[in-house]
Amino acid sequence: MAVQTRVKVAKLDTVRFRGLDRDTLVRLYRTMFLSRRLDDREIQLKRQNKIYFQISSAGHEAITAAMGLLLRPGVDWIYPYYRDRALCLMLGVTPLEMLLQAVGAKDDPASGGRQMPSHWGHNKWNIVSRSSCTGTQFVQSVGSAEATLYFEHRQKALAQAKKAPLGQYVNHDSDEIVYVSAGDGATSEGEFWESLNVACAKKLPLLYVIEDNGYAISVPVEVQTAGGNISRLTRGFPGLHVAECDGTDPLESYAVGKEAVEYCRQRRGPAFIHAHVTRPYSHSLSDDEKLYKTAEEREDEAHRDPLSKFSLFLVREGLLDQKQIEALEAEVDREVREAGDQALAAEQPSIDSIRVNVYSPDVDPTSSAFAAEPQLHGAPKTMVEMVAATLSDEMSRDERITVFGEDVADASREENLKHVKGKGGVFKATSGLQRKYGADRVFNTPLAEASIVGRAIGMAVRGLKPVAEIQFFDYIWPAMMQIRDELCVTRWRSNGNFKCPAVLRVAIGGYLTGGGVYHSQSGESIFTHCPGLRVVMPSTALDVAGLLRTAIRCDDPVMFLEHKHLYRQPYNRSEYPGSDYTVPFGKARLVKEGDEVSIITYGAIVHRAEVAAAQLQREGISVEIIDLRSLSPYDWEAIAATVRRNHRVIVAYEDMLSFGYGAEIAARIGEELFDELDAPVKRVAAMDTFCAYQPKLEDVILPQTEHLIAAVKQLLEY
Ligand SMILES: Cc1ncc(C[n+]2csc(CCOP(=O)(O)OP(=O)(O)O)c2C)c(N)n1
Ligand SMILES: [Mg+2]
Repeated sequence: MAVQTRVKVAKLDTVRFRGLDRDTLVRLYRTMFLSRRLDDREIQLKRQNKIYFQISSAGHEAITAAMGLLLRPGVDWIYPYYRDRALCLMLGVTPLEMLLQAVGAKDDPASGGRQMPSHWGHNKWNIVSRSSCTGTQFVQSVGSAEATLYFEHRQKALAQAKKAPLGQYVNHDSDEIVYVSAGDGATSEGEFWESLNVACAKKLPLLYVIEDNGYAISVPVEVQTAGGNISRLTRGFPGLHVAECDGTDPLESYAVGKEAVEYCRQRRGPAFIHAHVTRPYSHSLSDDEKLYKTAEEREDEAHRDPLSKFSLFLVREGLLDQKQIEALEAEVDREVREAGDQALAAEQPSIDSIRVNVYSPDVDPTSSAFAAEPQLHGAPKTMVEMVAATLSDEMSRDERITVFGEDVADASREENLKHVKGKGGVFKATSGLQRKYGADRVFNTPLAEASIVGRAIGMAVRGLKPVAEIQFFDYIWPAMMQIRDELCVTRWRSNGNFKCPAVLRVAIGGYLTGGGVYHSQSGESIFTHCPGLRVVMPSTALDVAGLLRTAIRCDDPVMFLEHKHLYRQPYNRSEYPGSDYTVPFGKARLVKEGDEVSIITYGAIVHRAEVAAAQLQREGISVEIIDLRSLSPYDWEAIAATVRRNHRVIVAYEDMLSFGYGAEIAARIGEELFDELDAPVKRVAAMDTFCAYQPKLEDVILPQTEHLIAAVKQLLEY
């Protein structure tokens, strides 16, 4: 700081200045002013069409700069939102780095030019990459705070996390805390309430800061929040330290923040700060608040502007005189100007770099490193037993693994374990794991799917290896935004600075009698549409062992689809293939060779195809069967080879006929291998309705053996 004081202050009034010394008070003002000036510069750039969006932190500078004094850079974990510019400056993000994001530069440390301005992220300062989704950060910050507590007594997990890719950014400190912020509007998201529930139940060291500017774009707070005051609603949460403050006053914010931060550091539980702030620059440059705020309202807000109030305060208290304020502001202006010029001259990312960091550059689960020979031993296991056995084996090797979801624990009330057998999942896929590895590693969650996935993301970002269960595919939808916009995208949007290699085990399909819409749906194609996510679906117990181990050991998020109908079939059982058995992703299994018609399939249809092929064999017709095993990526080479061999192909799948998974495979064969075909590619799939409602209806709706036989014969007529 170049500004020198000429005003002599012998001893500051510790009560009035909240124990802060003069330099710190000046630093507070400088940061607040710098934040505002960066917004102003971006606005200018937007008006000149040099950047394409602007959303400001104006009016929020006081509370966020004050929090920046209380949080420790690179120690505490930060889940900020777009109006936290002053906090990020305090933590160490530079004006240049911020403007590099604004112009979408290659060297933007938050996203490599991939995200909108003010989408903070910086791995050096533990500022976790943010998306644009309002509210998704809440449940992720819960997972991060869970990681904080986990690392406290799981040193081996910490050491293992440090050794993994991006392990240089894994860190843990004994009194670190996690910070999460959002606007008043974002508290209406279900994930906000889901997160508070868990944070309080588990007494997590999680600090919430809600920056209430009275509006969510144009929607006023009384429409957003029952009674118009969010902190009043949260006061009923047990163990939650709740405080409300004038967030335009940095000293009041600091005092309130200090108590809250200490509460979390002392591990007394989560804390909640409700800070009232202003929003003088409309929601963003795409919004004009004059359309919904009266002149009086805006005038009133202007009087509460944190910058003018605080500079006046500093002068009135004799900490800076007017000249010094002007000098400080001139210096900031110079800094912003220089940073702006540098950012404008910065290199843009190349078009083809868009493909970088979709998946891990460090671990390739499709590589031959994951091809292993099974060392079969022991009694044959069903698929569901194989899930439990593989999880157990991996958990003993890797302390980073946590297993959680609805009903996955043996018994949450640990004292009951002496008297009961234990639940271990509604399908028993996690049976015995809590007993063996402890309740901190295997635990039940509240019935809240978005938070199950969000917590997994938060843990994975911190270096843990969560293996979360979604009890039924049919109930995955509350988690859709966490999966589509967060889990799959974190690595890409942060340009490889953050990752979340969590495994989601999902029980899918299954023809449960009466199950229909809510207990037996397919729908895998919806997730194969998500770049960044690996999707696998084994059809045998041996593949369960190999693919689940690969899922756990790989560095990308994986959706592991477990077909319920296959869980306990005798025909797909296998002996245990050993502790290092892996199957590479994207490698199909040749189930049966044949030289007339090929059936390309996966999941529960594999067995039906085998039955059909055996019957056709008796009639002298030879069918080849390919089990894809892995849906994204999939084995195009194996598909092309079988098409070239037999020239007549069926793609059989349980997903919807139209827009279903196999429709894409059929389309690609038609497009790329047209000359190889002696007949149209035949899709045999579920009808475009809800499958497996009743056993009888299931025969009509799902691809059955007789449908496959008919399709083979039809193709042979060409
Ligand atoms: C899930 C989701 N829904 C809608 C939006 C569009 N949107 C962006 S900001 C915003 C309002 C947020 O208001 P608030 O939480 O009060 O924060 P503020 O901008 O006022 O600081 C909306 C609706 C979004 N980004 N994400
Ligand atoms: Mg708001």
